[in-house]
Amino acid sequence: MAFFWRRSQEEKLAEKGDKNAILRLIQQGKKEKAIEILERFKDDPQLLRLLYDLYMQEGKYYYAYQLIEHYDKSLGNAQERALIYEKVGENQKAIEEYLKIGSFESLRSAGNLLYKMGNKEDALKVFERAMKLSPPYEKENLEKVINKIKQEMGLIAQEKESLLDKIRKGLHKTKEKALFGIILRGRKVDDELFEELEETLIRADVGAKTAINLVEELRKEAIKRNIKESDGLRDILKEKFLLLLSNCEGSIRFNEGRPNVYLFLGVNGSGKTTTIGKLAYRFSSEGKRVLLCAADTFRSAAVEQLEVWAERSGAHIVKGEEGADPASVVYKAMSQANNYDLLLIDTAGRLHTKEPLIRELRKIKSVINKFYPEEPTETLLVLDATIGQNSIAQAKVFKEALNITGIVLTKLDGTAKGGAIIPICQELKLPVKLLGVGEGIDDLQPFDAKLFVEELLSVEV
Ligand SMILES: Nc1nc2c(ncn2[C@@H]2O[C@H](COP(=O)(O)OP(=O)(O)OP(=O)(O)O)[C@@H](O)[C@H]2O)c(=O)[nH]1
Ligand SMILES: [Mg+2]
Repeated sequence: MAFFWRRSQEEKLAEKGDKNAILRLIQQGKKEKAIEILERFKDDPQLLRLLYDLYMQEGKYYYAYQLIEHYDKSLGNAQERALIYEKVGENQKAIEEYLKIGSFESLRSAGNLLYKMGNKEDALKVFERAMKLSPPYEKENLEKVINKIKQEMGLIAQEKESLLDKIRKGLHKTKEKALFGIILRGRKVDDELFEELEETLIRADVGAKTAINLVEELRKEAIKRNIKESDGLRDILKEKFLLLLSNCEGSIRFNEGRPNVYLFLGVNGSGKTTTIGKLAYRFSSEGKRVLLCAADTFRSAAVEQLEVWAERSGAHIVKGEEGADPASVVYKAMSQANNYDLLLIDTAGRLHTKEPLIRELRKIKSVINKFYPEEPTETLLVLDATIGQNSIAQAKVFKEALNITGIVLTKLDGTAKGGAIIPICQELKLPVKLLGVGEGIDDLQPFDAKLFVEELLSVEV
């Protein structure tokens, strides 16, 4: 009896605006009742604050907003006010509050709102401020956002995006299978994670030895740096990958003002002719005079295939009869070379036996040297990424024959073995100069190790 009496007394007190009695109502879970009472005492600053807190707890942002607007602009803290403004669609006010707070999170929220409102210029400024405060694991995503806006505003060339798009296309299949990005996100660092990571590395074809070593190093670093979440491993793995690829980057050499001869080698089907077509297109579009040499006389279709590429790229072509001595076709091309900036020589990839091919290639080289002792500027070995590490053995045969200056890794878009680039470059001790990422005329790009690793380990598939 006494209990009920007390309760009704309490409610009466609450009804009269007694703060303690209202607080007890709230403690008892009677929030609706408390709100109903507090609504009548909004002129009392203490009760107004209590009402505001209740609205926030209940997610009633619009009501909280009304209190701020009509009673007290300083209710709550800046973080809450920004959230309220955002929820009720007062974007400009939300942005002001977020900017006042100035933390990474709030700047990012302000940037997002500015972008949503179409104010890209200010969004960019704010995102760039956020970048300076960004924790390491957020940097990658923020950078993507910044680049996207810059491209939309025409501040950076579209090429940058298309380069990224192309590497994305090239690594799509590897990432679908390997999922580094997903493993390295929000997982606990434990034995299971390391085992999965090792399997993933092996699946991406980085080679068993490298996979085991990498995971071992990651384990040590995780202990040393006391890393408990897998996100923390991403940057370390990036560093390790980049270290492994540090001598693997190389760019195509080109000397202005004199003919440059590029000789292409590789087994049949590796992508020599296609790569020549793409390169011819690239150089022609830059205004260079390009001559193609169809020294693959093994197969009748080979010459026709190169002719198609010559037509598409606007290059000229020198060809011989089917079955002609390839060196004689090269001779013909070399005698015209000084009218051109670039001569691209396509060779046959047949490997019936090792000796004849090597002899033939050496003969071609000596013909080139009769005209220009310092050429070829580039002797490029074309390897098919779909066979992954297995291409290393065949590459060694070509390495014995000639002094190779770089690798072109083709069909990256068609394989999940993108990680093979690491053992290929390390074992052969040759730089990767170009990547083939599709059959299109524009699907060739320089190898940028940083971009490659960033994309390989990024979260999006
Ligand atoms: N998806 C994809 N396909 C490619 C790429 N490069 C070449 N190919 C395809 O691979 C096949 C073989 O390419 P070719 O350029 O004819 O190879 P090749 O080394 O000249 O071969 P041979 O002339 O027989 O010695 C063709 O169907 C090309 O379209 C690439 O980067 N991506
Ligand atoms: Mg060919």
